[in-house]
Amino acid sequence: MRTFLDRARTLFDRATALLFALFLLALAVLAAYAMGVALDIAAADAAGRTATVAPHGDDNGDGRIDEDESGWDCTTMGNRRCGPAPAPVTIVLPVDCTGPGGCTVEGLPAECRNARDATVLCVTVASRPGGPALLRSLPHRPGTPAYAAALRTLDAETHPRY
Ligand SMILES: [Ca+2]
Repeated sequence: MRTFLDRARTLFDRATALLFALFLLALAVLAAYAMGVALDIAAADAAGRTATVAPHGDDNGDGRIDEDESGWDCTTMGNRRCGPAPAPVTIVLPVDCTGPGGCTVEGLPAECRNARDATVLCVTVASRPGGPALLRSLPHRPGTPAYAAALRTLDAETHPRY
């Protein structure tokens, strides 16, 4: 005849076995979840949802911005000592004064018509990347002192620094 103690021990053994089984089940669920996450990541890579993107200003696309690339800012990068600015580029536009109604300049950007004394600076800014759009965004009328001042600011902002 089983004593009360025997029955209690049997009950305790069953409860322990049940807890152990639940623990194993929880481990199996966790392992399956981790495997699923790993498979999702692998699938995402295989599907091309990840990509390596070169930083803006990395002209040769090697993954970093080196000195003399368009993204290089000598005031905040490297030894923070800026080298000499490149020599100014002289842009020669052919002027034709043979026709009636004054002179015409071949190749003069539309943004620089009527720039008067600031024509050379205007052409210089227009020759830089994004220059024509910047010139069109100026709120001042060409030929005015405010226009010339805005051109000087644009010249400084668009001038390459090395
Ligand atoms: Ca680079």
